[in-house]
Amino acid sequence: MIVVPRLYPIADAACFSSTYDLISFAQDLIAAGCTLLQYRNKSGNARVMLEQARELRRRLGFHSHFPQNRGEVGHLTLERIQSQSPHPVAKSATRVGQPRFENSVRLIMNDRADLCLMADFDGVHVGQDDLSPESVRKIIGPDRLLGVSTHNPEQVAEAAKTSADYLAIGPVFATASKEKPDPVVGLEGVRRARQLTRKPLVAIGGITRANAKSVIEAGADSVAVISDLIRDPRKSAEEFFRILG
Ligand code: 3NM
Repeated sequence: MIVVPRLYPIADAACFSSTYDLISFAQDLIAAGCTLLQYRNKSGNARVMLEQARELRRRLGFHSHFPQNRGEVGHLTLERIQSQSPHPVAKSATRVGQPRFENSVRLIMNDRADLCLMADFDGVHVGQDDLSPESVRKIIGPDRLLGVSTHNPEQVAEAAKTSADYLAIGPVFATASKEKPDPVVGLEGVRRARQLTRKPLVAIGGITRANAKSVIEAGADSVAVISDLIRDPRKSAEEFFRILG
C-alpha cells in the first residue's frame, strides 16, 4: 500500500496565466516539502497539456531542496547546472532516461493515461467519466500510481475493489474550482468513505488551512487542495504541514 502525503496539492492550469507561473507555483510547493503534485488542465487542449506536463517533469525531476539530489547529474553537479540556469531548478536536470529518484516529486496527471506516459509522469488520477480504473491500469502498468475520484458511498465501494492505489472523496465542502461539482459530502461523507475502504483516502473540495484538521480527524489520510495554495504557495503549504503534522 502506498503512503500519500498529508497535503496533496493540485496545480490547476486555469489558475495560471503562463507555464512559467505554473512551474514557479510547483517549485514553491516543493520548497515547502511537497512530494506529490497533480497537474490538472480541463481546457481540453491536449497539446498544451502535454507541453506543460513535460515542462513540469523537466524542471521538477530534481530539486535542491533534497540534499540527496545534490550529486552528479551525468557529468555536471546539480549546483553547476543551476548556476547556469535562469530558474531555481536545473534546466538540464531532465529525468528522462535517469533512474526514478526516491525524493524527486511524484507527478500525477489528471484524467489522461496517455499523457501520463508521454510526459513520463508517475501516475494518473481519473474521475467517474474517464477510462475505468482497470483500463487505465492496463495502460500505465503496475508501477505507476492510480487514483480514482468518488462522490458517494456506492462509488467508494466500487473503486475500493479496483487496483487503484488511493481513492479521493469529495467535494467535502463547497468549491469554486470545479465545474458542476457533485453534491457536498461533508465530514460525514469522509467518515463513511473511511468505513468502506482501507486504501489511502484523499479528501477534496473546499479544503483550507482552517478546516483541514477536521477532515483528517474524520478519517482522511490526505487533503487535496487547489485554491488555498494559490496566493502564497510556500507559506500556505508549510502551514498545512504544521497543522496536519
Ligand atoms: N475535484 P479547491 S472538488 C478538482 O469533488 C476537484 O472530486 C473535486 O479545489 C471532487 O481546493 C475539486 O479549490 C476542486 O476546492 C478542489
